[in-house]
Amino acid sequence: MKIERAYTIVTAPGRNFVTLKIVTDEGVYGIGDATLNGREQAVVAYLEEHVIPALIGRDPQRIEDIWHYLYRGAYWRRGPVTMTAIAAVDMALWDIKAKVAGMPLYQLLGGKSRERVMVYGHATGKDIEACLDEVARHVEQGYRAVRVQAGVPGIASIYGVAKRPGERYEPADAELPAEHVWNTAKYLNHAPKLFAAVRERFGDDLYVLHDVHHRLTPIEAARLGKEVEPYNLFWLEDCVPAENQESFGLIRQHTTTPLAVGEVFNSLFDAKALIENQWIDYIRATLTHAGGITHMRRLADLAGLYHVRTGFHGPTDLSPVCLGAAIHFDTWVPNFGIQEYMPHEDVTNEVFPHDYRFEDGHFLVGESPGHGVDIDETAAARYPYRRASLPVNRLEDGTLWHW
Ligand code: CS2
Ligand code: MG
Repeated sequence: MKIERAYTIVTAPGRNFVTLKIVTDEGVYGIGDATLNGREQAVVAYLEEHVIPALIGRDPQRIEDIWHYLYRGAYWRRGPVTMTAIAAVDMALWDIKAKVAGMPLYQLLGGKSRERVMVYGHATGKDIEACLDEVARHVEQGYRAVRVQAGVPGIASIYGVAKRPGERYEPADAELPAEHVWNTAKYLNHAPKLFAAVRERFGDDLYVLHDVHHRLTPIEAARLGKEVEPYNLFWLEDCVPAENQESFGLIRQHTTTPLAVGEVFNSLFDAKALIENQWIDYIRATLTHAGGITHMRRLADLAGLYHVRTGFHGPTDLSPVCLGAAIHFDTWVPNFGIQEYMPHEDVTNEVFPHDYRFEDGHFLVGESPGHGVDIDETAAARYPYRRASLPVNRLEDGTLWHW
């Protein structure tokens, strides 16, 4: 079997997505998600100019060799653009291998470790009351775990909070980055009140998560972690930027609040010290941004040695292809923690038909051969790409901060 052609499909059903399709001489094809939010066309150029020409004629069954060919062979290792491109190839090749085997992907990985995959949903509100209503809506739908984000008095626009209930908070249409203003003191004084209110209304059993989106310094994160210990969070996410992995050592000394990090990681090496020192509890790197299934299973295995569990990033800016492959991975991986779930819009699901199902706060993996997600190219062509940027964040004096 040989790779006969490969091409990228850029489409914006609700927001931009990049998909790589690899077609073999036997007619079997596989698809991979190559979406890097806000930098989509960089990955397209990388794939089309540097990767696809080198794939033609290769044996698609040699996933491991092709992975190393693209990783070592480029000489320039790692980085989000490279690792997203490699991930897309890897995901498409696993899709092909599983289709050829006539098996759902999770079977090739080692079979089911669980019957269903627990997810967390997003509850956001302009204030605590509005956020609690959203938590209630999730609980009614059967969610066991909910991430809570509420507006903070004195901060006009805050990460993760939609302007109106039910609306998405992720910008998908700003051609250039919007500018937000951030105040750490106001946030830190307010955040514990949100968790107190959630516990008061929903009791102890609900799994409660929160995302800080990299906005604190280590000592500020330590203060927050310590103050919210009575509310038993499932995790505190991205409390500081993680380029300096040692920062987490400092936070860890001060608090027992479980820590999650990694949605912007693109390789095992971004997490090596975090894992080996047991400074974190959950690793959030995703298949699409961290080298695909081949690399993520290595990362998950390393994490497992140190009691670190997976908590894959699952925002709407990753396509259903990534989510579908992730559900197979989650169904297999022994040290599974939780899967993030932000429901895609109907138009997105129309372009990406899939066989995974959401039921009662969990995903159920599909049984069709491959990763179970396809792309309808005719539908995709109806939604052309439009440049879209993530916002930036500034302190009140104008200093550029972490968004
Ligand atoms: C977020 C993301 O899902 C999350 O936890 O932090 O929504 C993130 O902001 C986006 O994926 C950025 O592309
Ligand atoms: Mg996050």
